Amino acid sequence: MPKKNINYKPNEEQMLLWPKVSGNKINGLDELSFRRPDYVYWRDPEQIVYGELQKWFYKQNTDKKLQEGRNDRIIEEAISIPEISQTVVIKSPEEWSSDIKRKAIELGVDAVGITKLELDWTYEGVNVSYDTIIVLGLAMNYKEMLEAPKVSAGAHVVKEYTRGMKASKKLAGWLRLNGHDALPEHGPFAGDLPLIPAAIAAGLGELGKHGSVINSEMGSCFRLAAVMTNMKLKYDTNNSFGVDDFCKNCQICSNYCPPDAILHEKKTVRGEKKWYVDFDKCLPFFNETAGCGICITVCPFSRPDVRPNLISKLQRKRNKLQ
Ligand code: B12
Ligand code: SF4
Ligand code: SF4
Repeated sequence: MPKKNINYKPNEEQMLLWPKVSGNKINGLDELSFRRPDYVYWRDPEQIVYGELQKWFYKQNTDKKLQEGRNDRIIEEAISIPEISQTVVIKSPEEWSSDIKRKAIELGVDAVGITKLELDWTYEGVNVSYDTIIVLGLAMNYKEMLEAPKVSAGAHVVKEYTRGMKASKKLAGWLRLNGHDALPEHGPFAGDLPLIPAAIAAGLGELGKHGSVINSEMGSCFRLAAVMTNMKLKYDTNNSFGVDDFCKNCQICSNYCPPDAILHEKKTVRGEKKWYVDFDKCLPFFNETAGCGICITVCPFSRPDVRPNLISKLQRKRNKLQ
């Protein structure tokens, strides 16, 4: 387990670049009415308020392993996706859905779910022309993540982003070769939507107090990618297994977070009551440590030695209540 750095003080050079507008304001913290999210980070730096801080991240984190990972990503990014074939392969929604899931697993994905794509999830100003989203979960290596907040964990994250990019591009390409329009959606930059609400609706897990999705088989240490399409597919349903309740009484992530960014109580954010992570507190530490990641690693659901028993315990509790 990483030791909590209780003496953390944000780097002064970084803080001089801090904009006047709080990231929590951009995210809509304490806003009681619904609105779509705005881009806050991982976007063209000239178009976001925190662009200078994002540039500083890249200036600060230049370790050889990170650079190697970024170079591999540039190569993968440049690979084009096939055109949509004129020959359309027709199958029932059930058949297509199970074939898509099989194909995604073949491509190295660890969890797949399909759901309706809600316009409400997309960033303000984005107009998607797709109504369905296939959400992909890619498990990260727990031992590598245990090194967080060391740079080696950041380098592992970079590698896993490329794996997600590759899988989503290959899956979209395969659907296109079968005559169906499909568009990959992947990190590290924010695409058309925050992927978490789609992942939850597609049955990949529940939102944890640390602001990431917790999955019953991968815990919190996994990345998300997706493919958007208009194919008629069978939708999955939400899969709650007791995380929300568990988080109410657990404080491991918030206790380990060096800048104390993880809030203990749910907050109303753009009209939705949910767990929330303080952007202004998290970002400086995140930027200084090639992406931190302590919160998802210390979460008991991420621990392979704890997860199975924890899941069975929650299941037994739910069975009793039913
Ligand atoms: C910008 C961003 C960040 C920013 C700021 C995030 C923020 N909340 O302000 C920074 C750089 C700090 C960051 C840090 C981390 N991130 Co980040 N981040 C993103 C990114 C690119 C966009 C998210 C966004 O726009 N947030 C701003 C607004 C929308 O935030 P928000 O209103 O608080 O909503 C958050 C959640 O509540 C949820 N959400 C949004 N709408 C709704 C609606 C409902 C109903 C619910 C229940 C939840 C929900 O999604 C948001 C996630 O930030 C996504 C990729 C993507 N396209 O989704 C990855 C992503 C969310 N990050 C991820 C991770 C894992 C991390 C880190 C652990 C870093 C790491 N080493 O991996 C830390 C965690 C700390 C944290 N603050 O959450 C993963 C989560 C995977 C998972 N298992 O869920 C994602 C999906 C990247 C990926 N492709 O895998 N991140
Ligand atoms: S990623 Fe942010 S919220 Fe998570 S432990 Fe690090 S500083 Fe805290
Ligand atoms: S560490 Fe505990 S409180 Fe934090 S997300 Fe995991 S289960 Fe929830």
